[in-house]
This record gives sequence, C-alpha cells and structure tokens, in this order.
Amino acid sequence: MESPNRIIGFFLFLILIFFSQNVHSAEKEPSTCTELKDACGCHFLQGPPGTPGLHGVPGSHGLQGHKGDPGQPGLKGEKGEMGYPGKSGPLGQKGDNGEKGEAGSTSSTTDCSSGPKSCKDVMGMGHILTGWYTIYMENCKPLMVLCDLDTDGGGWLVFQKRIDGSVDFYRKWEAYKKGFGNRLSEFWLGNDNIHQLTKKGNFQLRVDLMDFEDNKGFAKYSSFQLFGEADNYKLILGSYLGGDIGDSLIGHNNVSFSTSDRDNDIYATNCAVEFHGAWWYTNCHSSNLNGKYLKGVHISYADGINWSSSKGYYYSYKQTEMKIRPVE
Ligand SMILES: [Ca+2]
Repeated sequence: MESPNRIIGFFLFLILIFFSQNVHSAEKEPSTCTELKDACGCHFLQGPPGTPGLHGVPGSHGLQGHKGDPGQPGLKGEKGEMGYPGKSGPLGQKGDNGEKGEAGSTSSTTDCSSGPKSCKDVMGMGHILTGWYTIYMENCKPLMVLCDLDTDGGGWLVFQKRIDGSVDFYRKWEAYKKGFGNRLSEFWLGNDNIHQLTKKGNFQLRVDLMDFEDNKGFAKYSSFQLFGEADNYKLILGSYLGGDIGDSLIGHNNVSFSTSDRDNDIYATNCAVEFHGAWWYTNCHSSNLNGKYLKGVHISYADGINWSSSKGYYYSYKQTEMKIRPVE
C-alpha cells in the first residue's frame, strides 16, 4: 500500500501540468481570420451578406430659423363707405345785401274776409271802449283807426282830431294825402284813406267840437264821401241832420280840397295860405277845422279852428273831431 501523501502529491502534479498547458494555448490562439489562416494554414469559405438593418428612429426638430424680409405691397382695396360728417368750419364773411323784395301783407286773406271793415263792425264784434283798432279797407289793406265807440251810439271812425295844438296842421298836399299826426293826440287820417273808406257805401258824418269852457257841440250830415286824388279829393256831402252848432259845411259840398301848395279854390288867391289851413275852400270858407290852434278868441280873421255858425270867425275851438259811420 502506498501512503496517502504520495497519492496527494501525484494529484497536485497533474493539476500543475494541466494549468501550464492551458496558459500556453491561451497565448497562441489567433484573433483574426488572417491570423487564423496563418495559424492553421487553411482557407475558410465567405458566406452571403446579411439582411439590412431596420431604419433608425427620426431625430428631433432643429432650431427655429431667422425672420424673413418684408413681402411686396398688396393690391389696392375697394372704395369704403362714406364716413360721418365732419365738424363745422369757421364762419365765412358776410355777403352783400340782397335786392329789396316786394312789400308783404301784414294780414292774411282770412283776416281781411272776416275782419272788421268799419268801426261799426268793431263795435259789432263786442268791443266797448273807444280806441285804436285795425280794420280792413276794400282792397284788404289793414288800417289802424280811432273808433269812437261811445258817442251817439258808437261805431264812429274818427278821421280828424284836434285836442291840444301839439301837431302842426299847416301842411302841404302830400301830407294831407297820406295823413300825419299822432295817435295819442292830433292827426289827419289821410285823404287817400278817407277816399278808400268812403268810396263805396253810405256814411253819415258827425262833427264834434268843444270850446275852452268845455262846452260840447255837434253837427250831423246824412252822407259823406271823398273822391280820389284825380278829383282833388272833392267833398260830396249830404243834408244837415241837425245838431247844436248849426251847419257850416254844406257850403263846401262838391268842392275840391286845397292846401298851401295846391290851390283848387275859386278865390283870387289861395285860401289855404290866406287862412292858414287845408280845406274844401270855395271863395274861402264857413268852417276851417284844420286852421291855426289859436286857443279860443283871436283877433286875426278866420284863420283859427272856426265853425262860423256857432262862434263865428274869431273863435278857435279847443277840440274837434270829424267822424264817419256806415248807414244801414
Ligand atoms: Ca285860388
């Protein structure tokens, strides 16, 4: 029998030999085909190409590029709608005066057709107080007139008035034609107006006088009309109806009107100048209500506000009124 130590030694020897051979082979093993061929001295056959590999995964987006240059101008658009009105501009310079227009009417046709034609109409419309009212003449011309709505039943249109000597009555043809004076005191309504008012219809005439003792008197006539200027405002007077101052006017019937600048009388010279008035002078007068305001008794002959049948030719009345009223 062999001892255990000898057995163990033998095995260790085998192991040692084994390791030494492996280390040697590891150092000599070829790593390439050339080396392998060289190493082994043989040739290897080359195989076919392999199948292509799968597509790779897309890469991520790149960074944003720089801003480009401005493009070309576009085409012209269509015309837009009208805008809102702008603010007013500054005032321009004043223009030249226009031509004068035709005279307008201060009344309408309705006023003329329905308005009063006389002071009698004024009273008929319910007016009570004496005063100035607008009436319409035949040509529809409106006229402010003094209506005496109190005396002798009222309805009288006053065309001549003296009261205090404040108005000069020694005036010429044109003044008597158009009228003059003051509504608040003394006036002559105008021969053209008196003619228009009396050319149609029948009118009574009333003359009211008052002396400086405040005594009143009157005279009435059945009709009164004044012709137009072409007939020199000739007076057409009816009969004397009565009164308390007598008649001093009938003698002037059918006689033309005269003024200081228009002698229509039959006297040698001009009665209007001689007696300082304007009247229907013949070979002068029996009344002179447009004469001088001489305040009662006067020494000059027949140049005052005279009514000869009452106080003669040397007394000038304080107040006078000549008025007309339509007769039914
Ligand atoms: Ca004469």
